[in-house]
Amino acid sequence: MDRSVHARKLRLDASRRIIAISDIHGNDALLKRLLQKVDYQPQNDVLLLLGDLIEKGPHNLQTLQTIRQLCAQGNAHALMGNCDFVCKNIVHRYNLDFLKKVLCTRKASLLHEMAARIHQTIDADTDMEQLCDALMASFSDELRWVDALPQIIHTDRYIFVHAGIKEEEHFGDDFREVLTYPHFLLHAPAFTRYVIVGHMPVSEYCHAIACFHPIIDERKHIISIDGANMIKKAGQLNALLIEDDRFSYESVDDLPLVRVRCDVAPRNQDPLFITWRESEVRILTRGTQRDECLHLSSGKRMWIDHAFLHERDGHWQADDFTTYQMPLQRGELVSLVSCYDRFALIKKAGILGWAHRAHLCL
Ligand SMILES: [Mn+2]
Repeated sequence: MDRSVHARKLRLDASRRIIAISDIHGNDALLKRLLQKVDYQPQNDVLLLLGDLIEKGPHNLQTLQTIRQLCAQGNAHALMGNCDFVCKNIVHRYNLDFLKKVLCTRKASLLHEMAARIHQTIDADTDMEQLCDALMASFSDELRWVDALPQIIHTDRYIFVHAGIKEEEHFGDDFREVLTYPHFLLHAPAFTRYVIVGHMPVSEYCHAIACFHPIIDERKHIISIDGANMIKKAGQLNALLIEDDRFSYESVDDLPLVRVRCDVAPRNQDPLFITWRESEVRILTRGTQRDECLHLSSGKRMWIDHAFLHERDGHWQADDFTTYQMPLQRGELVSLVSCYDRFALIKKAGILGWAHRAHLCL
């Protein structure tokens, strides 16, 4: 398998609006809602889909069909993400033992859907070579289409890539690096052109308050847009809009809306959001529904609902827990993420926070 980075230079008509969307993860309905919300017009806009088109979501085959149709219309371009790599595995019969392991734990996969269409299942007993034969016999167009996707699309002013690049002029020698660059926004240098990426949920870069809207770093010239759609319950699908070199965004999610019953004033507090990277806590006091914990990297103490606590390698973790209490206005609509006891986790304008259940029309 050829590992060189496949980069495509795109000449863009400056009058066109650019719409960039990443990490669709097989959520066809949400993609369509987002395109409608931003009023995507193929004759006036350029649509860029920044990889992780499929996997982990409900309708991977349908999503792939939608995306191929969009690209066939013209003025839409898709990039490969690390999750889309499963198609490369099949086409090139690459790393099939590893692929089998992935598919045994990941039930929401394009390959499971394809196998089901031809009345096959993929499990620990599957002969992977035979599976490749069968999938290529029925879905060679789809699999080869994904396999042929570039990993980078760039213009005079912008570089679009799934996870990140080390250098602006030389994109590297192994495309797997640009698909998996970890925590790009933290570790990357500053660039001349704007680099637009998905891959890492933007909430992973939040500390005090979690927000799922794109992060625009004007100093580094990096825009990180993965709203954690299909990865986190509070996640959303973001579209970055670039018009006359100005940035804005829109987003959609699958969360239900609930109305707020009463005003709740902002509270003078010092909120904390616990990311996956710094998620370790020590349990200080056990409770029936929540434990008092010490968050190691911040030194803060807080009560954490058991639903957020899990053990990893003998250490307690509380990733995605927030202590932020959302200010509310009577009559407004907020998105309901989940309910716990007397409290509800809600999202408003991309921001995650707590509300009293009694303050919501549930
Ligand atoms: Mn990814």
